[in-house]
Amino acid sequence: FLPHLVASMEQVEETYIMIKPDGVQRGLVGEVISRFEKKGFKLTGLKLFHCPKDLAEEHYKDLKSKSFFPKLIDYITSGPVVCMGWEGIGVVASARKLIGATNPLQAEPGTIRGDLAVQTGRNVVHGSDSPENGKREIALWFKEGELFEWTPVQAPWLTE
Ligand code: IDP
Ligand code: MG
Repeated sequence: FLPHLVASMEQVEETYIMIKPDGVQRGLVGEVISRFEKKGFKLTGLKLFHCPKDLAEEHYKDLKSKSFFPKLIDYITSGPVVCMGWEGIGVVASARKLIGATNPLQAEPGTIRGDLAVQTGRNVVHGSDSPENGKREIALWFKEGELFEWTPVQAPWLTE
């Protein structure tokens, strides 16, 4: 029994979740937000935003060498996206589970991509892949004054 490991699994983290242009165009904004709200995570930032090319390239810089990179940048900058910060215990990994596999045809039913999408190039939503990237991406997409600290009334009914 390693209590420090248990404690680390219970770390409050932040993650950057983005509804991509296809999700906005297809009217899935409420559906996606609802899944994170109902799970019990806390919204810390929310905006509709048309992403410029340089920001998209910075966000996806680790994929720069991939053949699909130019198409990915065109996709992400093709229309408004919904930028969100979500906070909670283990939110980074949990959000990735709620979102599902990168290829929607391989994503489990019950996940956002598994329920709502068919192709990797139109997979509706982004979620940070580590707590470090969660912090990095929130700092990248939000300006000062766009993030909020608040205590949900349901807090004592979600965590002990
Ligand atoms: P993730 O979004 O599940 O973390 P990543 O591998 O980080 O997946 O890729 C980022 C995004 O790039 C994907 O969500 C998808 O939109 C796009 N992408 C990844 N692989 C492909 C591909 O093979 N073809 C087209 N687009 C891709
Ligand atoms: Mg990724």
